[in-house]
Amino acid sequence: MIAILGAGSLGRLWAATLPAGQVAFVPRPGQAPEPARYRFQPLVGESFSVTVPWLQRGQSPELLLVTTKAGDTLEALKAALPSIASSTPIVLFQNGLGSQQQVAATWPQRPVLAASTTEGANRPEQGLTVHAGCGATWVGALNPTGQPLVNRVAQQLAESRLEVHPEQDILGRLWQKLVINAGINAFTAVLDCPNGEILERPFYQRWITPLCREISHLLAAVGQPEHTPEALRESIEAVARRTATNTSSMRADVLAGRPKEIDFINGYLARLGQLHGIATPVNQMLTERVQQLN
Ligand code: NAD
Ligand code: KPL
Repeated sequence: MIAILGAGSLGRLWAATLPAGQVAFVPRPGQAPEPARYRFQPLVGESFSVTVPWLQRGQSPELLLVTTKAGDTLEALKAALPSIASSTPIVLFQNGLGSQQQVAATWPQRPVLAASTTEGANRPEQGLTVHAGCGATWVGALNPTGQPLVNRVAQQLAESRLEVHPEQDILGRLWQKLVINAGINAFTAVLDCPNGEILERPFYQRWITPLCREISHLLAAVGQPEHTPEALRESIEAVARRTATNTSSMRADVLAGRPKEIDFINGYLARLGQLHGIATPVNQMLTERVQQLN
């Protein structure tokens, strides 16, 4: 049995694609025991209905996927973990950085892994989950207890028939995604435009190079492969062009009034700057601008 904590878009994508009957959502304390029912629209083919039971007391999952937003993850796990065996691997799917380290530091004895995924899922209407973008998922260990379990967990996730790879340097991969998200998401939210449009906007053009300078210094300070600000800008803009018509996850969260993950993207970089004595005024400014959005 694979348990999924966070029955939102990504959690429902995994629940719909992993073998039926082998998945359960982890309830919030006191949550109603009615199974979750929804329609699932795969990338190709007809939509189908999915029913996922809630994990029952005494049931012991062999794997726990955590698909809450970054800001909810620690509290969600504090409520869920007391009834889950300490040997069960925990796989964190959150975007950005900061929440993963909080979890690994809070439960150092538990096997903690992280996943970085470029799959896309959303819920355009009540009761419908759409697999909106075909991508891949990399999974790797965040602590030594998780290390021996990486291949097994990758195999379990691959039963979904989504593309899954074991990753020895998951932190590096999370950093690569963080850089892209830091250079696109906040701009799309502040400017309220699709990814590709930021490239033409004066606000983006004014701040992207100083932002990339900050990120370049931070990468060097934390021992990640070094990149010039120009190289960072190129990779950010390549993704913005490739996903030109996309609504970024941050803009979508703002538009839907959901919690935003800015504290784990540009906000994380700003906090890291403080820790390492590196000035990060652009990350700080973008964080505040997004926090102020309704
Ligand atoms: P979402 O808001 O759709 O889902 C989060 C779910 O967690 C919600 O259903 C919420 O009710 C639930 N939740 C919150 N607190 C909880 C608690 N204490 N106990 C149980 N459930 C709780 O978000 P999402 O789009 O599924 O994204 C989840 C994470 O995955 C985010 O960090 C996001 O950045 C990352 N991610 C999402 C996608 C995607 O395509 N949706 C892709 C890559 C990464
Ligand atoms: O990951 C993304 C997000 O929206 O969070 C990008 C790469 C910006 C694609 O929309």
